[in-house]
Amino acid sequence: MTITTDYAGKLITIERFILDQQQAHPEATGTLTNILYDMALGAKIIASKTTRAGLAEILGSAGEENVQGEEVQKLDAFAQRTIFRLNDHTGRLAVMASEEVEQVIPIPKQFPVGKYVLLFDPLDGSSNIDVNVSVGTIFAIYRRKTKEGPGTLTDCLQKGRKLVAAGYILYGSSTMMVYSTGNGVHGFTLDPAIGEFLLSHPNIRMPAVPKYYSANQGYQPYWSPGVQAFTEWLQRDTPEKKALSLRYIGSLVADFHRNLLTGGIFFYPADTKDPKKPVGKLRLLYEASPLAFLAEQAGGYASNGTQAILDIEPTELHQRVPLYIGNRMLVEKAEAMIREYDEASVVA
Ligand code: AHM
Ligand code: MG
Repeated sequence: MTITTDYAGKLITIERFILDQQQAHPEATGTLTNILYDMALGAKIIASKTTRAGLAEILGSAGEENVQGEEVQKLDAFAQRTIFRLNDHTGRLAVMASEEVEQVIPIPKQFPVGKYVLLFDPLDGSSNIDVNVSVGTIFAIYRRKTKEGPGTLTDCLQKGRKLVAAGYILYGSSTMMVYSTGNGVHGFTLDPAIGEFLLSHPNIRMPAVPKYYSANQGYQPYWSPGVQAFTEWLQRDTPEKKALSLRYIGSLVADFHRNLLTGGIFFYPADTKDPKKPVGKLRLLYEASPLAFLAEQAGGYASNGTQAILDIEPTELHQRVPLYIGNRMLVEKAEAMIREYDEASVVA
């Protein structure tokens, strides 16, 4: 789908779309709508920096001063602060948590607390910035569980089934925001000329015929027999599908986004190479759950190899999980082969 700058026809900005969706819920107070607006604004601010990242050499690199004598911030720290500052004072959130911050992030005492919880990965895949490869922001919004007072860890440790909304922003050849409030998945492309996100991908459904699989095959020797057998199955024609091609960017939002639009599967299994990630690398709360919510909303599925990601009860803020996400048929096949080859040895 292409966006034109001829705006004589239908033009749906993200603000209008979110508002229209809210009007389908007469009981809505507008709070969630405003959190989504703030995420879209954060996306524009972060995009304005990521597109200039290559100028760091000229303008100054992280920890140094640029030619104006200003300290240049690391982009992931910048993204972290941007999202925090847009949301700390609004009275909409009870607490936040971020992949970049070890503990939960309280709302500063001088501001009112609200009923929602925001978890986010401010700049996922940030090691890709130096080589001009796409990066992304991922966010997840829950209702608080506790009744009053400042939000707590309990409010953050919720399973994905409880998500109220989730989405991501992809800083690629164009900037896109893709989100769901449980009523389909919708994609918007930023038109830099007017500074607006415009509806470009309404009601995204994952194509039934998958094209790609995405995994870091450099780690294949460390995968379990079930995962190895599954990978070989993906590579050949079978009664269910044609052989899939491999595409791996190493930037989760970009890999997920491609597979969402073309059909396929992304997986980051548990491996035995790094004792620090015996259950995989990706984080349940900031990466796996929000993308699993989007996958299911688009007709797909996500699993840790043995159960739905959305059904996993988190026990820790920075919990890691193996992740298989994409077309339901492929993810269920991964589960079946893991069951068959690895028996019960894979633990969530
Ligand atoms: P990060 O949160 O430290 O940026 O790491 C997450 C990224 C994902 O975007 C990507 O899917 C994965 O790490 C790639 O890992 P690897 O380099 O091991 O393939
Ligand atoms: Mg990350």
